[in-house]
Amino acid sequence: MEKQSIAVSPTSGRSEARNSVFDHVVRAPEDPILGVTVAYNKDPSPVKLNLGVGAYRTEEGKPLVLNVVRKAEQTLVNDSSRVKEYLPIVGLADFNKLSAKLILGADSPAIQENRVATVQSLSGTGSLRVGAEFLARHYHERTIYIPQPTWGNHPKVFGLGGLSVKTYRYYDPATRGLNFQGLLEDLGSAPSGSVVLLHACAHNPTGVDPTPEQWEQIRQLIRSKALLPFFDSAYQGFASGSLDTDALSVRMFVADGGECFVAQSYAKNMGLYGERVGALSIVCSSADVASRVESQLKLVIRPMYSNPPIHGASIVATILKDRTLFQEWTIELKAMADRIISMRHQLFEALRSRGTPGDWSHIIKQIGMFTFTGLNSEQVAFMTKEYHIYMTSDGRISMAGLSSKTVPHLADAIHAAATQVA
Ligand code: KET
Repeated sequence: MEKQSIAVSPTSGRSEARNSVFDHVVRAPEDPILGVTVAYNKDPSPVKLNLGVGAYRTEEGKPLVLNVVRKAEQTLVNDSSRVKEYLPIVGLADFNKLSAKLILGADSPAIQENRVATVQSLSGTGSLRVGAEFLARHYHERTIYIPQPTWGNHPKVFGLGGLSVKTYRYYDPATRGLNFQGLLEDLGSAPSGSVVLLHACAHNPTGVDPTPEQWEQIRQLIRSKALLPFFDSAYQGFASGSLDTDALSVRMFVADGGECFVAQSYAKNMGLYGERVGALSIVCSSADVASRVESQLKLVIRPMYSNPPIHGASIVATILKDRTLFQEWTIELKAMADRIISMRHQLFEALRSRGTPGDWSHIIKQIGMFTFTGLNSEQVAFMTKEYHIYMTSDGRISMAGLSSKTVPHLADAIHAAATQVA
């Protein structure tokens, strides 16, 4: 047997690290969103509060598995005919059909005309990534415009997927609203054919969405310049509590007969975060194009992860195809959305009663999972250090992580940050 090559220093007697072929590897920073949870987990304080990642919590501060999800899982487990074979590269056929129907609407002409190519992917992120790589291989224009600001992973997903990433103006910090003029100007001067990423609803991190009239203007501009819309739909049902209302933007673009991409996630609206279940739909101009597009999507997916996992998609399909379960889901979804809205009102009132300086009405005006507070990174660091409140450094808080019990603590922290830290 060969001698172990751990060198023992003759002077100290301690073993020295041997040379590694990875000696040059520098430590990477934690992810700006998921790293917040890593820091939170290390904090021993009993009052600590994680408002970083967008993950729903109950009034008791616990993760929630929806009742319909438990029921669907029970059905699946009891069905002994179910096996663990590989799914096709594109995933579960039922799941794909039902997902397209969910986002585009049951009566969508695009579905009736068979011109939607849908593949099951690894949640929202995986759907975006597969879409990016397909575009990089098969689309004539490699630039994607993403809103400023946007979900922090977008530039990385699209950049590594092979696209070149540019931004368009979206948010105006002065009004804490949409910079609609800036948006129109930037998209108006984008090269014809460019891809445009749009948050279908509940824009992350700002909680600011265009009105239906503004969406219509955006649609006209995008179509007139032959830009290619790519929707990220991670919060359908979470913004308004209605699945149909939250899909309006996407449906406007499909109704005009033009082509578009949609990445769907079931992480938030079905609470299936760790199951990694989502879909990419590409709405094409004809059934023939859609089937060729699907054949090429398979060539993107096969070497990336071969085929998607079966369990999460089976849960979703079981719920979507059963009228009773679907109905129950919409009720549970509405309850989650309503609890978040109630947290907005409670936090707003708590700041008002403390006389916290500033206008905090954006807390109740913004929609979806997050409030973009306007707190700066020093104020955020202060709140983490002094109050054990964890949030992303851009001042975003996940309203879904709050409860009636923790609102006063957060309000105290914001009040202190607003009065003590510039
Ligand atoms: N798009 C948006 C806009 C988004 O906020 C997320 C997740 C995703 C896609 C991807 O979700 P997936 O779990 O892949 O379906 N956002 C939250 C979690 C995260 O950062 O991963 C967040 O912003 O906290």
